[in-house]
Amino acid sequence: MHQPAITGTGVFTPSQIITNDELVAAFNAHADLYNAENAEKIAAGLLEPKPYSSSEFIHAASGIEQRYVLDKTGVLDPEVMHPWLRERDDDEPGQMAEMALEACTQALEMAGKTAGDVDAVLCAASNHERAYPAVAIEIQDLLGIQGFAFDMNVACSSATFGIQAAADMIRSGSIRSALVVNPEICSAHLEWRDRDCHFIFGDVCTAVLIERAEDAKGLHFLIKSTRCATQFSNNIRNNNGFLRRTRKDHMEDRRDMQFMQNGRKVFKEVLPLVSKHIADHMADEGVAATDLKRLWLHQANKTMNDYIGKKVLGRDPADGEQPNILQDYANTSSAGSIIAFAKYSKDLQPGDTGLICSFGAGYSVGSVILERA
Ligand code: CO8
Repeated sequence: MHQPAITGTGVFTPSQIITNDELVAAFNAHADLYNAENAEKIAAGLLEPKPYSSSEFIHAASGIEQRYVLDKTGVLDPEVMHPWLRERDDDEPGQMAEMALEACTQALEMAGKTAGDVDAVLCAASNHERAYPAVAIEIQDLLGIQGFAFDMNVACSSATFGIQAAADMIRSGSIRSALVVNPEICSAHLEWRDRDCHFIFGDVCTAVLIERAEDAKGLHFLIKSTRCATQFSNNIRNNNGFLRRTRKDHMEDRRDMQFMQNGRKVFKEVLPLVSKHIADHMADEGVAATDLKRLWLHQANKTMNDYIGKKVLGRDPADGEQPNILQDYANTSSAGSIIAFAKYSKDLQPGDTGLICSFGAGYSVGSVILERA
């Protein structure tokens, strides 16, 4: 068995930012339009008026202050309320592949490696922009990588499940290295017209290069152990899919074709699931809370992370022990914990242990125990 290690990380961050205040102003203008258009039905008691959103609620409920998006013009237009992304010719790089190229290039540069050193590409994300050919194969082609590539989707846990898949292949010897890349265009499947969730997500792309530890040239983290778990739940769901046009009315503008969640239930059900998952994983690997130097958690909600951090460490995490990036990026699905890892890991000392944990739709939970080499 070979020892896998994360040798490089990359984060592509879109250039456009939407602050909570901008988002709420657009949402409230949209609510005014909606209520005016439906005034008669609302007056007749046939329809509920759309209530306003508020920046104060968003910050208090989630900890989110802003989000990066590929396009803010459409999202902030009260008559549109979704991003506008340019249609591309089939022979030019797709939107996800373009984001992935920058993140992968950063990861390769950090590791001091080139495309020739990579054997596989796993594009692991919450949604893929087309059914086929796989986005991963397009990324492989654009980077000039030999070997193979495939797409994966485990919603918010796509990245950690991808890391486990790549690490297992490296352990067994079927490959020497892999790029696991997570282009998350959450803005395109978020329902920006629903105040319960319109503030939750942002766009980003992360990448990690995983190699045999013996091939590492610089700073790297040994992947000591990975653990994945799933448990079916409809509390986070999106009904869009290739059967859409086979069903009556499904081509209409339907709420269930975008992200839907029962946030309260998710909050209550996922917290014990994740706390137990991490505790069991650490116990089985002989890692005590006092051994953990850093927790890189999924970035959905600050209160959730505070709770999990306290549960895992048995005390309130000290400054920097459990870094959050959600205040700047919002929830970026599978990429969140990897952004936290990429930005807040280089100061760890050789021998230090840290843990990445993702959780979300499915439900799905993935944890990765790392040791700074
Ligand atoms: N402004 C003002 N008031 C609001 C707003 C708003 N924007 N939204 C809701 N309210 C109101 C509600 O109507 C409610 O009013 P009332 O009490 O009168 O009914 C009140 O505020 C409280 O609402 P909630 O109970 O919903 O508020 P919470 O405190 O529960 O906070 C959260 C809502 C932030 C959503 C919280 O429940 C949460 O974070 N839950 C966990 C969510 C989570 O982790 N989800 C994971 C999803 S990510 C994932 O799995 C990836 C999926 C794939 C990616 C999809 C990309 C698009």
